[in-house]
Amino acid sequence: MPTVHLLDYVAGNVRSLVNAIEKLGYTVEWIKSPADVPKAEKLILPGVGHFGHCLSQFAKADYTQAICDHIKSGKPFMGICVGLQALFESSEEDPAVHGFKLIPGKLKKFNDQDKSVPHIGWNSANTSSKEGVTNESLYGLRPDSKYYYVHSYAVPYQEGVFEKLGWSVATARYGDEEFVGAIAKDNVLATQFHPEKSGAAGLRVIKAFLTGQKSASLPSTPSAPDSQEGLTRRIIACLDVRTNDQGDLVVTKGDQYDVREKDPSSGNAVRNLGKPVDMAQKYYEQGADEVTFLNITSFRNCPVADTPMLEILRQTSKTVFVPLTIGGGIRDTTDVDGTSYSALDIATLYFKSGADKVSIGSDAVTAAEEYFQNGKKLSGKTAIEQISGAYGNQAVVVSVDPKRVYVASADDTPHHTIHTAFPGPNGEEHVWYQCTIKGGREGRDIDVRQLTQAVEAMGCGEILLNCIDKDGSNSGFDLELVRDVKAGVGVPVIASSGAGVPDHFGEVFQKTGVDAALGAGMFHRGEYTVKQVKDYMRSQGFLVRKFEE
Ligand code: 1PR
Repeated sequence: MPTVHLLDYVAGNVRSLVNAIEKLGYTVEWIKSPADVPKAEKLILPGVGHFGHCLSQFAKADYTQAICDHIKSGKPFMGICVGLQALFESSEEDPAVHGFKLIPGKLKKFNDQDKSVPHIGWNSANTSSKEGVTNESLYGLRPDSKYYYVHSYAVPYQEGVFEKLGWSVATARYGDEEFVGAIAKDNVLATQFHPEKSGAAGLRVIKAFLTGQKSASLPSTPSAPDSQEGLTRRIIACLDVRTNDQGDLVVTKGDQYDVREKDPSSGNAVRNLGKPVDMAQKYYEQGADEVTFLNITSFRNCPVADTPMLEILRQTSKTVFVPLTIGGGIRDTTDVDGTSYSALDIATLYFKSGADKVSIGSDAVTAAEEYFQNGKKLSGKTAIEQISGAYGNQAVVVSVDPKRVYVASADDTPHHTIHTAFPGPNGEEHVWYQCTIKGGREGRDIDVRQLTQAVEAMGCGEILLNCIDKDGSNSGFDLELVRDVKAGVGVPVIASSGAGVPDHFGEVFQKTGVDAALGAGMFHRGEYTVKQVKDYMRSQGFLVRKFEE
């Protein structure tokens, strides 16, 4: 089998890239030291996380010169995400650290005044308006395809500047900022997006690189709605996973977090809706933009011993080429044999098994409580700080499990309240959202506004906003909650809990400006497919990613 060399210098989900390459019929060999670099014919430099951290690692391990020599020798080179950023001069993210300086230009942080940062989701890599590549597909890139991006810094695009130096550029647009999505010249291809996480569209790009097919005619004229630039609305399928009474790991789904059958004749068994890996595959094929696994009883058992969850990720990442998030039990832990593991160790296990993001629930609440007790001082020791420090903010999601608490007047509680259009049982017109831990079993004296602001300060890159009152209700998302959280934070927010029909997705995007929306029960029970939700969204004028075979 033909071989491709990968440089594994930092942690992160390189497993998915290996899986993608192997699916295309290539074998991966690892570069373990600079002396291995000259042996490589085709070299891929993947990268996630922090520009300064990655580039310092290269320099410290003496990789910089070896990689530049490979590129200058004319042998094929592909950089992904930070692997693209490394080719430029420097980044605002860490101005003291230099890039390889092969392309002039500096990475700038996205303006977060008018949009969520990081930029997370599916966006274009469009060559159609650029000089020299009008009717050609550059390395398989198509104007009507979408690719998965996750980053806060980007190279601003200025028409003609890179082209004058012989580079071909594909761009994406986030808000009013146009930036470099992919760039290529001679033997070099670099993508800001993750092709290994971009479904069939991304695999096509990796294949074109591996086979040296730098350009080809576009197969058809793209349709106008699909080639519209900009970030699409993300639809996420969520799988709550736990062991049932027979000891099998199953996908389950609760009503207000109660996952047991109500019918006594069933022995109040844990609802079994299917097998996690099979269901993830099904949702991928229906066009889900991401898949999230939540290990919902992780607080009872030890995640380090919980190898089945790791195995689920390993299996899923072989066939599901969209981002995978794993939640449950991401915290400092002592294993059954007495060995201590930090939350970072546990997250590392998950990233190495194919996860792109970890989702932290209970531990984030405890960390936020301590943050306020310490006068809003960061300790540097929380799971969120440790994991985002090593893997970047975009790799850390905080999953919030709030419950409505009604009060007659906003003065009745020190917590942040909303004047609600849905009064409480005694006509109370105000509500605050109480954070809970242990899957909703324990309420804490901290509200969602406090929690989300604390975890954002710690470096969380995204909020997964559940709502216990709405969970499994099929009655639509809690729009008041989503709108309020969205107004309080700068990072992307995923609305969760309550989706029952496709229109609920349209409604939450329309009325709250949320970044992504998640469904579980309606998909698991077979009432609607992800594709039906996306078709509906498209019919209502929303920009969504079309599924490509
Ligand atoms: O606290 O870090 O160990 O993480 C535990 C994780 O498990 C948390 O993310 C928590 O939300 C989740 N969890 C714990 N117990 C339950 C339960 O259901 N008994 N599931 C649970 C939370 C909520 C959503 C659900 C949406 C959409 N599940 O993920 O998928 O509400 O449902 P719907 O569309 O059917 O309404 P830690």
